[in-house]
Order: sequence, then structure tokens, then C-alpha cells
Amino acid sequence: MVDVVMHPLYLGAARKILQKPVDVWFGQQRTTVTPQIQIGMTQAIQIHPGQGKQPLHRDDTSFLWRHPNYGREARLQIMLAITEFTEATGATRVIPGSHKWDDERCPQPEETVNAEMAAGSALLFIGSTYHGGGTNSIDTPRTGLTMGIDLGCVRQEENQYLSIPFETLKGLPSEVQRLLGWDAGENFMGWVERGGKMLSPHTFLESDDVLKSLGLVG
Ligand SMILES: O=C(O)CCC(=O)C(=O)O
Ligand SMILES: [Fe+2]
Repeated sequence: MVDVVMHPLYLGAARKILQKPVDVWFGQQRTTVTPQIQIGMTQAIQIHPGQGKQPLHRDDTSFLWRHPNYGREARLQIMLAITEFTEATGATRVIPGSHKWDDERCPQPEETVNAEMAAGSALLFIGSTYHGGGTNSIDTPRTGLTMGIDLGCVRQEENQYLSIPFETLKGLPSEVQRLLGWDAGENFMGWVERGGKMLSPHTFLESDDVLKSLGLVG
């Protein structure tokens, strides 16, 4: 998953789609704030022979995102095919254009297309796109790796702070640590107070003294 998130095409797409700056007033000063992004969830998903269709849904339902959205997407979802994705193997079914729908319109199975792709390819879709896993009608499992990259100002769907052992976290590249939520951005999400200062949590990964004071290392 480290390689998946660091892929320049995937991470670049996530940054481009999600990191839309907003202009805000700070007293008399007009300031531009660009949101952070973060890894919201990771999963390996297998659809086994005979397993049926998943209901069509939007992945931004976790955030109770409403549509039409106000010019901001909350998630870019990556589905990386580990085995071949075809209609027969249970490829993800998506409804192109459904990110523009309101919340009243019900997605219909006949509106979907199968995201057919070779192993090693990936489907990228935004959190407001209706989709669902297909039906596997062959005799081996369909396997995909999926990762949601989200706006930094929503809660992570999967609790990354508890899911990743601290020893593993310490060995990850700095950019991945930041993407796992160990960062505080221009909009001050996730800071930690120490000595009257609002620190980025990444500071705590940079110094063993700080880690010791927190009881995170011996
Ligand atoms: O496995 C798939 O093709 C899609 C899975 C999915 O959309 C989900 O679990 O949210
Ligand atoms: Fe989904």
C-alpha cells in the first residue's frame, strides 16, 4: 500500500482533485487555505466464486456528504486490480456521471458499466460516484486492493492511528506518515499542544525525546 499511495499518478490525481484551495477572511486579510489529504482506508477485497453483487453506493456516504456537492469532493478511491477484472470475474460496476446526481435519484443496475481491466491496472473514482462490486461467475476469487484518499478535514474511515503498529509507522517514508494523518495543515487539523505551542504531530516522529516523553518508545 506504500507503493500504491506513492504512485505519482494516483497521488497526483488525489492532490489535484481534493486539494482545492478556499479563500477566507482572517480579520482584514484575505487568505488562501489549501486542505491536507490523508489515507482514509485501505482494504484487500476478494469476491469469491458465486458471490453476488454489492448494492450500488457512494463511498462518501461515510462522511454523510450531500449532493450536488458544493464544489468539493471528499474522496478519491483507488481500486487496483490484482487479478483480472471482467464482467465474469466481478469487476467493480460504476455509473459514469453519477457524481453529478442529487441525493434523491436512485442508482439502477442497468446504468452501470463494468470497470474491466488487466491485473496491475487501476480504477480511480471520486467518492460521489455510484458503484459496487460485481458478481463472480468464474471459479477463482477476484482480488483488488483499494485505498480511499480523503480530504484532511474529515475523519478517517479506518482508524489509521490504531491500525498501524507504531514501530511500522516509524519506518515509513515521511510523506506516507503525513498521509496517515501525522500532519497538521494550513487549516490546523490535528495539532498537538506541547509547552503552549500547537505542534504538527509529525514533530513527534522526528525526535526520540518527544516520543519518550509520550511513552511511545522505551
Ligand atoms: O470490490 C469492489 O469491486 C468494490 C467494493 C466497494 O465498492 C466497497 O467495498 O465500498
Ligand atoms: Fe465502495
